[in-house]
Formats: sequence, C-alpha cells, structure tokens
Amino acid sequence: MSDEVQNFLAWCQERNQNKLSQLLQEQDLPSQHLRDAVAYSLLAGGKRVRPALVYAATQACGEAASKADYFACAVEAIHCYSLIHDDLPAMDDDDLRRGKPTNHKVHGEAMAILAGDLLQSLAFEWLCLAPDIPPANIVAAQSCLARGAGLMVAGQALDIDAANTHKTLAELEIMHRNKTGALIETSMLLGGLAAGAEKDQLEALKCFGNAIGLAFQVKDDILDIEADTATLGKQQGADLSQNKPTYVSLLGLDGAKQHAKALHKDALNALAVFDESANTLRYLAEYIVKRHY
Ligand code: GRG
Repeated sequence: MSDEVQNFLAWCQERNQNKLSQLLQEQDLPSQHLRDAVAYSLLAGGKRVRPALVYAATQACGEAASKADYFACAVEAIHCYSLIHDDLPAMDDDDLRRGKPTNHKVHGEAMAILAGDLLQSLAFEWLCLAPDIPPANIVAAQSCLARGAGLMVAGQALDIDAANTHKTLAELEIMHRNKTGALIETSMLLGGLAAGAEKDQLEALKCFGNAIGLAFQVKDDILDIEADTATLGKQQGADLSQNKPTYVSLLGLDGAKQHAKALHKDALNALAVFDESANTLRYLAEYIVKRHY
C-alpha cells in the first residue's frame, strides 16, 4: 500500500470513528442495551472503505473532505447494518466479523436485528443533520442512499437464492453490482453531493463507483481463497463452504485477477474529467484491488 493511501485511510478511519462515536453519543436512546449492541459493531473498526470513498469524492470535486463527515457516517451506518444482518443465523450464520464475535453471538439475535434496524434509521437522520449542505443536496443524498441500500438488499436476495445453483458471469455480475456495488457507487455520489458537484462530475463519480464497486467484490472473492481467517477478520472460505458461485469459481483465480485489473482500468478511465484533485480516488482504486484483507 502506498504511503499516500495509508495516510489517507488512517485519517479517514480516525475521523469517521470519532464522528460516529460522537453522533451515537448525542442520540437520545431509551435502551442502553440497544446502544451497546450498535456501538459494538459500529465502533469495531473495519477498513472504512466507503467513508474513505465519500471523503475522496468530495475532495475530487474541490471541497474539503470534512464537509462530508455526516454523509460518510450515514453510508458506514448502512454498511454496518448490512454486516450485522448478513451474519445472522437466517443469513450467512457467521461467528466472526471484524476480528470479533458477531453481533448476535454477543447481544443475542433479537438485539442484533434491532441494532441493524436502528442503524438504518440513524443513517437517514445523520444525512438530515449535515451542516453547510444545501437542503436540495440533502434530499438528493437521501434519495440516493435509499436507492443504494434497497438495491443492496435486492442483491442479498439474489445471493441467498444463488446457493447451490449455477450462475453465468452476467448473472453473477448483476448480483454483485447490487449487493456490493450499489453502496460503493452511492458513496461516490454522496461525496459529490456533499461538495455540490456539477452534473458531469456526478456522472464520472458514478461510473468510477460502478467499476470499483465490482472490482471490490472480485477482490473479495480472491481473498476468500487466498487470505486466512486471522487476516480477514471473518471466516475464510465462507463462499466455498456455502457452495455459492464466485468470480473465482467461474473464471479461475487467474481469470478473476485479470477481471479485477480490467475493472480497475475502467475505474481510472472514468476519472478523466478530474485533474489531480482526484488523485486520492486513484490511489484508493489501486488499494481496493491490491488490498490483503
Ligand atoms: C435486510 C435482513 C436484511 C439483511 C440485509 C443487505 C444485506 C443484509 C447484506 C448485504 C451486504 C453484504 C454483506 C455485502 C457484501 C459486501 C462486502 C464484501 C462486505 C464486506 O465489506 P468490507 O470488506 O468490511 O468493507 P469492513 O469490515 O472492512 O467494513
């Protein structure tokens, strides 16, 4: 990982962690148990790729990253809810997430479901609270996040139906463009909306998000084979054991790596309308396809 991306990710992780912690503390919640269940997963680290993409998109459009604080928290809240629910017994039934026992293992299944539910509400509340952003852009961000989060759930439905079935590459792509790609694309658009981006900039961010969102999933499938559980912080080989189709099962390991490379190139091409202000996005794209966990 280059120094540039390492420093930027470290900055995003710290900033996002502090802001999430502050926003959660400010929340007037009558149940301490629910607050603890939310904090357990939300403040448990994670790479914070989606907040980093929000921040970098804001910078690419010429504004200070800090302008996107609330939008970055909103997208991370939706992501965190999806992980909690994805780990539930009725879904992937996982024991380990972000290097810790999954939410339902610690707080019980009912509280884990409610923690995910609450995170969804918090995400939309935090968008509304964003300071210094015109109301029209907040409404656009709400519509965009609602759509991205809904597509993610539809992608999850396709994923559940995919177990023990054969999928073509085109079908696999539709599933992952929704399950993983939609929220990554949404992160790019939220970054642009926080900065008051022009239409052509929003279009370029969307194209970048589309390509890098899929590349993220292709890399995830490669890591599911090549990395170990301790490094991943979640069960390695999970897709294989659930007999789910993946880019590696369809294209082979080398084919999946070539596919990730091609998507990385598409992502960089999409940024042609930006000058060096988008360099952080370019570094993040490289990180996404070269990361080790
Ligand atoms: C509504 C019941 C109900 C469930 C929703 C939508 C959903 C459950 C799950 C889909 C979300 C999902 C798990 C997508 C996979 C994307 C993915 C590769 C997640 C891991 O993201 P990382 O690697 O994780 O960024 P960290 O921990 O680093 O944030």
